[in-house]
Amino acid sequence: MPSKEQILNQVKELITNNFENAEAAMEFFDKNGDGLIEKNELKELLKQSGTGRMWRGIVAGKMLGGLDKDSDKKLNKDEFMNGINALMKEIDGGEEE
Ligand SMILES: [Ca+2]
Ligand SMILES: [Ca+2]
Repeated sequence: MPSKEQILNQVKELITNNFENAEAAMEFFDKNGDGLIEKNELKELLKQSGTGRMWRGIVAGKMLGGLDKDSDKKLNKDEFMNGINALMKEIDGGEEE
C-alpha cells in the first residue's frame, strides 16, 4: 500500500497544480452538485491524483473517517476545507514547480 504521506502529497499536488484554491477543487469534485463530497467523489479525487485503483476505496474511507466530523459519511464544505488546510500545513519541504 502506498504510504499516507505519498497519497497526501499526490492529493496536495493535484489541488495546488489544478485549482486556485480548495473551494474550487471542492466544486469540481462535487459531481452531483449537492455541496457535499461523498465517498465516490473522494475516490474520483484520488483517481485524479494518481492513487492506484485498488487503494482508492480504502483511502477514501480513511479520509472520510478522519474528516467527517458530523458522521454523515460525506464531507461538507467545512470538513473538506479543514482537511485541505491541514494537508497544506502538514506537508512542507516540497519544491515549488
Ligand atoms: Ca456530492
Ligand atoms: Ca460530514
